[in-house]
Amino acid sequence: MAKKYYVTTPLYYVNSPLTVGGAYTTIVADVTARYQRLRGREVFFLTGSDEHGQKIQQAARAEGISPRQLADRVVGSFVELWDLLEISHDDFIRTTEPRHETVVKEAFRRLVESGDIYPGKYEDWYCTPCETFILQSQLAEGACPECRRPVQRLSEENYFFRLSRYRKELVRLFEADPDFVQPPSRRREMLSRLENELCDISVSRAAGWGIPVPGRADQMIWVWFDALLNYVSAPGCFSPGPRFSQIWPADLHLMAKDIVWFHSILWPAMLLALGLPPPRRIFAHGWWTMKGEKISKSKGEKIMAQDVVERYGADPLRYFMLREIPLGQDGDFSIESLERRYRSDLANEFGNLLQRTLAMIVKYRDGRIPGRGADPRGQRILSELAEFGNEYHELMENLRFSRVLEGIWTRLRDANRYIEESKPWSLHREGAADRLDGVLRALAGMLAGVSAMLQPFLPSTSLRAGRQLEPVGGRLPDIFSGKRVSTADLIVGDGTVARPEPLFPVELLDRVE
Ligand code: ME8
Repeated sequence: MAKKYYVTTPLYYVNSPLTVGGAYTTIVADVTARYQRLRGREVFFLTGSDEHGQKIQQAARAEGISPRQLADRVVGSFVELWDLLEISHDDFIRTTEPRHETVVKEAFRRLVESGDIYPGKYEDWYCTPCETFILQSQLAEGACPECRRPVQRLSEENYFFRLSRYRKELVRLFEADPDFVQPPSRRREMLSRLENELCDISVSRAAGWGIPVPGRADQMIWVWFDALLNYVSAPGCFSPGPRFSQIWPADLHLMAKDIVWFHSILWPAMLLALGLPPPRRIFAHGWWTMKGEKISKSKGEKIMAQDVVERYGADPLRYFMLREIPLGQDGDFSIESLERRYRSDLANEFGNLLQRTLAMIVKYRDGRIPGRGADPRGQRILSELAEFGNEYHELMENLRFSRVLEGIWTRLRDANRYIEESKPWSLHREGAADRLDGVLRALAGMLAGVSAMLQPFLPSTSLRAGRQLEPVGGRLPDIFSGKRVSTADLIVGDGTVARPEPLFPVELLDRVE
């Protein structure tokens, strides 16, 4: 059996429901998963929740409930959000599940046995919001260098992972594949961290909420060591049978840039120590900010994903986040920009184009998409879209989603101009039947092609558009077979279209909350 395409998101902390930041990574992963499935690959798309550690313990204590109660409640909000956003994950892993805990304990035990984990004494600092150990030399004006919040002094016996041993192998891994860590700016940053010796790192805490160290009930496994292992525990690492090797290694780990070190240095080192292959690609995207500040669950301005989806719908949020910034860059999130894109790109340039086209097919051709007819400009519009259909695949494989959407919208704008310039209403009046057929046929074909390309991005909109263009069966052209996309692939059958209904009602924007 062929190896599945394996894509992951970070496991989100259960201290609170998700902001648009957490939704972003999951949407990106979903687009990738949907695209790979359309290409005919089997996919394993994993997301989940990170439920251990001091941060969760403190959040639960502040509410007077147990960490477990907090986790159950917040995981409920994650699952509801994924449902609203039409996330097509294949599995959701919680770090408190036995299938995960067993793997974490086993990995810890194996590394103690091989000498890669050893007892020691940690005397430095800890940042609870980041759940990281911080050396004196790394402090930024006495605070956490990552989140700038106060740190706590620790002096405790715990276990260390021999990270120092893996520096050379990690450098080799980076050098063997320039795409191992992306984008290139993050790769350079990580490579420069590998220029210096790596320090061994603590992987347990003297107390707290977590998975106990095997044979040491007084020690808890550090939450990052625990959480990273989800990527192998979910596909069934250390279990008999072929499942694990059909899934692992991951084809793509997605996350924001603040946790790229954990994924590209610590995690591959843990895997090397365990004798497991490293992931194939690690992509760290940028931060969504509000007024220049990172949007975070625990400080500054928050914008909760669920509120936005409930107000605007899943596809508009998906579109906005993927279109607004190239993957890898930071971007400012504002409701004004989202509404602007809703109105101009979605409602106007796409939704209206479909409506107008369908309305003309209904009015001039009794609802039947013409089976023949010629119009040179219409042919050109179709062949340009087919040409883009080939570039589309390369861009999708390289996660250049904003470029794909830009490319599609350039063609949608062209098609809108085409209606204005070819004036189908005049063609009808003048009795230029052959040209009118050609125009309508080209517009229907281009809209079907665009809807096909939008499937990974806007799953329910593309389905609805497909049903309006071809109500019986509602099939969109197959541009995913791997063959070169040609104009003929975009031409839809000569079926009867459905009554147009708006894809993106603009009244929604004027509603007063
Ligand atoms: O770090 N912009 O969990 P977390 C972009 N449990 N992405 C953002 C974002 C923003 N403003 N805010 C959050 C953890 N994210 C660990 C991970 S993995 C084994 C353990 C996204 O709940 C982004 O993907 O703090 C970031 O990496 C993740 O949420 C952090 O989620």
